[in-house]
Amino acid sequence: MNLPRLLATCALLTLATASHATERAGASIIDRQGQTVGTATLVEGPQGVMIHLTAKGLPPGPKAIHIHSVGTCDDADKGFVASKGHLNPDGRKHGLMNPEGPDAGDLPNLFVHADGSVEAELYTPLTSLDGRGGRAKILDEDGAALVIHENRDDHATQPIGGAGARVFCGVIKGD
Ligand SMILES: [Cu+2]
Repeated sequence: MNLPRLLATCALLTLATASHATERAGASIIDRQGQTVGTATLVEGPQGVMIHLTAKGLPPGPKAIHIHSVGTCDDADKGFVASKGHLNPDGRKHGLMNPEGPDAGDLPNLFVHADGSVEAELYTPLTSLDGRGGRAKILDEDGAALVIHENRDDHATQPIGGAGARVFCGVIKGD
């Protein structure tokens, strides 16, 4: 393919992506001091979103991770409360194991190694980056954030499964 034709193809692909679908997104994860500790990538699948997360310097052990409903991590010093509650357009109860759940922001726990590192692949069939398939839209007008809590999520109790304080946060941004 010659260069002008390649550029034209790229321009068309860019146009198509901008006007229709979001296939990928990313999040830079910060701590309560505002320091970057890791990254997450989110990829749209046929029936849900695949999340790949790597981070270092976390306290070891199980940690809840959720998709919160507002895309801001600006209030690190206040504990990331500005990211609000979970992405939950259908008003479901919290908890992957709750009969009245789950809400759309629910995810399985992370398990951080003794050296503070974690790498995880998480899948949610409840969400979509751009809202396709009637799934909860992650990149809506006010965006969304990935939030990691200090404790494990018991996947049942309200409001957040006993997960405790919010200690890490990453604004989800479409590519
Ligand atoms: Cu949470």
